[in-house]
Amino acid sequence: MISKQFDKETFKESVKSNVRSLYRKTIDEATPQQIFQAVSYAVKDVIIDNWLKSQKQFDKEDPKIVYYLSMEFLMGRALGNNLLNLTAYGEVKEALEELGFDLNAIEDEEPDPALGNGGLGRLAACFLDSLATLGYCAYGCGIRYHYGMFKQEIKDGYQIEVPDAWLKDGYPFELRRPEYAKEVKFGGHVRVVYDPSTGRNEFVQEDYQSVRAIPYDLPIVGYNNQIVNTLRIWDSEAINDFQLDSFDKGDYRKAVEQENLARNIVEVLYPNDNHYAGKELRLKQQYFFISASIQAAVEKFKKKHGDIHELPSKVTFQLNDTHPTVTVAELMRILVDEEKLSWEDAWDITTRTCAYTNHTIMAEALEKWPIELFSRLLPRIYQIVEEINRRFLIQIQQMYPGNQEKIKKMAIIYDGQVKMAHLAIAGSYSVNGVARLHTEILKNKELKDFYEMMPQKFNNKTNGITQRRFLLHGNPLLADWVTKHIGRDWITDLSQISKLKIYADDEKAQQEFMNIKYQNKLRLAKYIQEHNGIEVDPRSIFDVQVKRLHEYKRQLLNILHVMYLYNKMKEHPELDFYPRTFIFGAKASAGYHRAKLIIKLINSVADVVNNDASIKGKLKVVFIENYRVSNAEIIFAAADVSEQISTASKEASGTGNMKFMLNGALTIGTMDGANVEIVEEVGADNAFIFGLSSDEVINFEQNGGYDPNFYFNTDPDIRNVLMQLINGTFSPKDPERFRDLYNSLLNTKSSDKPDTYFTLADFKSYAKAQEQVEAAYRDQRGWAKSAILNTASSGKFSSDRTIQEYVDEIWHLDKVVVED
Ligand code: F58
Repeated sequence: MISKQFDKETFKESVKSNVRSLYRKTIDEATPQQIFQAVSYAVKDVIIDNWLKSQKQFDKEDPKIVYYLSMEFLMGRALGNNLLNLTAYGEVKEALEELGFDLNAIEDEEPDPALGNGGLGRLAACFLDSLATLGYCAYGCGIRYHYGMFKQEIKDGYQIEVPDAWLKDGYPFELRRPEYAKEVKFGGHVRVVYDPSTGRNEFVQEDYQSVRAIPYDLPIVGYNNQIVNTLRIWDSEAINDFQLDSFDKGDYRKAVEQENLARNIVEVLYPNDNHYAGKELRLKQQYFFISASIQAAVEKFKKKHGDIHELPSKVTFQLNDTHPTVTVAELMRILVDEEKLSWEDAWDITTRTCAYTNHTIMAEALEKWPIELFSRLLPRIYQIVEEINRRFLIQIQQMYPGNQEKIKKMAIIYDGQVKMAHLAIAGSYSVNGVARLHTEILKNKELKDFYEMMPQKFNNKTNGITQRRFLLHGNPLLADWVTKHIGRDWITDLSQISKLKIYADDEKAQQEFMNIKYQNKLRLAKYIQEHNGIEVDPRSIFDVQVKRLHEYKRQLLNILHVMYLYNKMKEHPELDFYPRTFIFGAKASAGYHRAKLIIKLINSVADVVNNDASIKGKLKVVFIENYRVSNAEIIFAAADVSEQISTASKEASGTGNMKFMLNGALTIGTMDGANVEIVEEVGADNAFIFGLSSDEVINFEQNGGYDPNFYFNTDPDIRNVLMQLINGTFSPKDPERFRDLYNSLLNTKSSDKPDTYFTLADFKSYAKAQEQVEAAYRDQRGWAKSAILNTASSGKFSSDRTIQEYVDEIWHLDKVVVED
């Protein structure tokens, strides 16, 4: 038995007894969902022992704690992952088989807790896995959205959003902790009262509305180390339950309002990716979970430590993008108003406790709140931000006397708006980007003024992913193969995977590797058949682009290229095309019309291409509905080609690129985000790089000179493909359907700016790189070698490496060992 705490017979009994006590049924009568619940409760039982042990050990050793504050945690399913990290997967699988159940089928009963949009939320989930596995004490703090990321259905080629009621059957891994509830206040006004006994002004918030924040704890199981950390997500409840006598007191209206506030706050996740929605409810969500989390963290600290000045040596608040930036002001409020510290003392503590990660340079993602809204909703917090701003401007003036430009560019409050990134930078001791190129762009362009003023704060932490979910769980065949060749150490030390390099030229290893890829392609083909009703050829090249739908990620470039290939096949049936399956998966934000039109275009091209007998099935296009963590695991394992084709400089890092690489796919991509470091690790010979560099893109942006019409007028292939957007080739009933996409690429009528993603500038070099892909794939041995080298070179991209860098350079946490 590998697992220390696990006993098969006890486990079986526990499942049976759970079915009995939860549902008054025997296991033969229970539904699959009920079996999932019963199994999960049995697993939670095992976890709880370790959870208690870990908390005891933390109590004893009093290590420094990082609070990872994030609006999003895209966890994916917990059951399988928890079993793997408990090293009990095999035994539980056996136990369940003996009871007549298939663990994989039971895993499929779990809803995907989708409390995040995309890369940023999934990064937070990978980080929690690594923190627990490396033995650091960490809390994830977030929101218990009742509805996570919407479910995507495709109807007639269009995206339809369906609510995701992930809590409807109850979620077995969570633990409600009402004893740690906190009150969070909104609105009203601040009365200033002078206290002669202390000589200080006191700030009293009055006439406010408040909600009760109730924490739900989810266990984060470390790999084979008995450590269990906590993801704490906050739900909201009304403070005063509906009271009849409210009529008499005259505060009936307030009672109803407070109840509505509580009900609305955690209802739904905003489904935006790299786009800021300046909605009042969003700011309420931000302050809600931050106030509750910071109150709880300070309270926990004070239970153990007498002197609040020691906070920075015991706690770091890591801000996952600007969304949790009210932390800076909330901590100041607690230190000044409640702990009665001087402003200077409080500011010193705050700026040694907060640290900020930037995830984007896209202007439309920068959070700015109108003063009117911010001060109305958070009157005391606004006063504090004003004072932070006043002092920050003095500092700027001291450094750059008389320089009004600097004030204009760097002020926290300017032009009627509160700029959250500026507050985050001023209030943090560390500002990091998420890939080397991204951090350089922050330092030299986007945040140049801040970098010049405080260079010591800036640093890079290239993103990573957890190999435990994206190889060990998602690709068991390859995981076993890796273990057979180099042992199990890669599971907790991915740098070991470089030991596979010696097999890159080995014919037997190559065959085995390609055979595993083939098995995984069969698995995906089956999924596609079941979910899309499309038959794909597992011997064709699986060319995959899965990520959120956004113009800068350029799914449009990919599908335009498919159209170009299709035209070529029709024109030259005599040419020898290697069969290819282009696979897409992407959710578009509900209000992002152009992104939704791109989904429709992909599906329209798919309809035509997949049903054209004349091309003999050599080209297939598949749009996988409802791309999410659970099907991502199957998709990465089956990919031959990884599409990472964003406009250079726009993708801060990307993390899907790393998941593909780990699973042995070759990248076709631009020199953007972490692609740069991927190519550096694997070598340019084992990837297909094309397109404008980030310097060239930035030059176009600053100096102009991009003329899409040049490409349209001089390149007949491009012209042909573009004309097909408006001549009904893919929309015979409505030839005008894709006019907006045509305009967006060519700068005519509806858009007055040339395409800011420079799609046509990169089209030809992309097509050329795709020709190289095809040629390379024909050489099966050469391809196998490159694929093995991709897996073998992915060591750097483990989130364990990323987290160790955060620990060494930003957080300075202490490692904890849980003894038996
Ligand atoms: C992503 N950002 C970056 N934002 O685009 C990606 O390059 C990076 O790898 C990843 O973060 C992790 O660092 C991202 O996912 C969001 O989804 C935000 C959600 C809330 C609204 C604004 C965008």
